[in-house]
Amino acid sequence: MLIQPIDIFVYVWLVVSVLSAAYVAWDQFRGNPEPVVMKWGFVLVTLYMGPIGLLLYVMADKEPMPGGHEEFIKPLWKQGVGSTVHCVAGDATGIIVAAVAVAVIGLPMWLDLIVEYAAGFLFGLLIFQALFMRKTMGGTYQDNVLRSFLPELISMNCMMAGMAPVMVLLMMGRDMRAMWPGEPLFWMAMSLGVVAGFAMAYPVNVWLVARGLKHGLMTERADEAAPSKGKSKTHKMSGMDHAGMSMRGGSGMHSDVTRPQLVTITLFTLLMLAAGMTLPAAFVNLRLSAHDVRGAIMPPGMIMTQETPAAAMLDMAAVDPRDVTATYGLDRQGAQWLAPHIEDGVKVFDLVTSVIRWQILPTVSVDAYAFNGQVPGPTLRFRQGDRVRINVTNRLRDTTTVHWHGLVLPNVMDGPANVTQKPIERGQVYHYEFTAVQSGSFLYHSHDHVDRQQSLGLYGALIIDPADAADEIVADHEYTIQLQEWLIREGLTYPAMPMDGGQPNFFTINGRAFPSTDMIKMKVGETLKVRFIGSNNGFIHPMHIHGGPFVVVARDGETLAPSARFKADTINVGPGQRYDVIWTALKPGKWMIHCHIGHHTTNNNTEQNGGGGLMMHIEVAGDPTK
Ligand SMILES: [Cu+2]
Repeated sequence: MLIQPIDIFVYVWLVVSVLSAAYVAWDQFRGNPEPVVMKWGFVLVTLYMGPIGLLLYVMADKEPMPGGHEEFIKPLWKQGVGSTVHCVAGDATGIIVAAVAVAVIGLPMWLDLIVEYAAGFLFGLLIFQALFMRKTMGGTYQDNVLRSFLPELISMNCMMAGMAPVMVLLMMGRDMRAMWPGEPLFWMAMSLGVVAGFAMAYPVNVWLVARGLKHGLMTERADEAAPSKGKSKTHKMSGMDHAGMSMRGGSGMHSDVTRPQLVTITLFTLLMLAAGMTLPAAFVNLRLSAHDVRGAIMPPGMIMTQETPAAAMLDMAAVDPRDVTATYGLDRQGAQWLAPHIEDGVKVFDLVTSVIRWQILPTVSVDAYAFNGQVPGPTLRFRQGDRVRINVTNRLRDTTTVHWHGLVLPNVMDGPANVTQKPIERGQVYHYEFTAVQSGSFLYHSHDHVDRQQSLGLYGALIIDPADAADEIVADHEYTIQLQEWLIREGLTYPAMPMDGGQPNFFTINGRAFPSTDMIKMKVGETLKVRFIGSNNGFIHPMHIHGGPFVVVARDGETLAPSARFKADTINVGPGQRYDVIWTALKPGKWMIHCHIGHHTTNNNTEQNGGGGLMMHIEVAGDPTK
């Protein structure tokens, strides 16, 4: 599934890598005249580096014409390629195997780097150098381990110095799917890490070959003179002739390198290694593991430092589109009235949480956390004195709870996670039951990771009618407004919050941004009761109605005494607050209800049909010029 724009490149790169490696394997084993270990070396390196591996193979190693391999591979730069390929094939295999194991086990990144270095070095030294090269080098396995130790160390240090920072910064950057081997992005990060490691290890490998400390490319042909005697082969180490090396007779290589040269270059590569391993710690939190971050994709602009905890990342991470269980278009309304069923005189409501794709504009959808597949969640309406039970089933990956904002009820029914109740796990149900003793406009919302969950849509209106209908302040029309902010980038939905990287770019009234918001139709002289509900989580909205003042008749579910009611044309709807206002249509025409923060009446900073976001119209019939 394509989740980020980069995914297209990732899939192309991985496919090209596999095809390139397949071609190199086919061409090598079809008859490129070199030792089997080098054939495998090029196949593996091409698998890891994709088209770059293919390029190196064709330009430096593939026999250009029959019998031409010996001459072709002589230049030192090609010998350096051969030596680096050989090193990288072994080291990178060890590193990648270790990286997969460490991610699956869930070890922190700093330990990951150490395990990768050890695995890469040991795999390169004990298997790719000492074991696979034994025939070529002659001598015992132990001899080869000792002989290869220093060149392998020098080369591996450079390799890791390049690979570690590239790998870590890619894995722990914005898109931490790259930390998990089950994601293609992980393999892309590995691939680019190997490319960087190769580039870093190449110069020192050229030097090692030139000084006779490592093998470069070799030619090995099946002995045509003795076809019946099985595996008899002749080695022509044509590439080894320069720099005073002699490979014949298993006597090993002769090198003119001096001890001070070896010591200083070893120390220098150790310094490079130390830099490569520690540099990422300045930018990312190396104490985190793949298990901690769970493939989180962070919003652009989020400030992440070396001490950013995984919980902060999970809080701000994008909703994983793969968790979406249903997709709804503009025809589906949020905040629908939910009819209860009655059990022994108790009004029973069922709420179910899930991740849905919800359309807020004709061309814009969000991945939302929703109650009953709606944003806002269904409106629960009952009467003062009613006994109600709300069964909340959680189908989110996260735990959740529900809080009945503003209600007087038993503490265990209040909802705060880990305070009055254990969070509801995925698949579990919690039964909230209480008697409504108040009346007015209230709301319900998630009280577990509220910062994230309410910002993603887990809220709804709670309207409690007074026991005595005569206490209701009535109007000709009634409309409830629930506000919300959204952050959408590159098709992913992040919880909007007043935090770097979390600032919203879309705003909705009842789950729709203008011009897809509702229109209220009225006649001159009629009244409209608007219930403003502060379902907005991190932002305050000064809500304003054109065409004359409204009268504030209730605040936070409390009806104001007639003497305390007041006229206003703008009211700050802060998170959690509710205002019931009565507006009278004085003149015909289109009268706007909107937030007075200009940015909140745009859609991703653009205006459509005169605005966007927190904006809607009241259409009062008649001649607008009157
Ligand atoms: Cu606003």
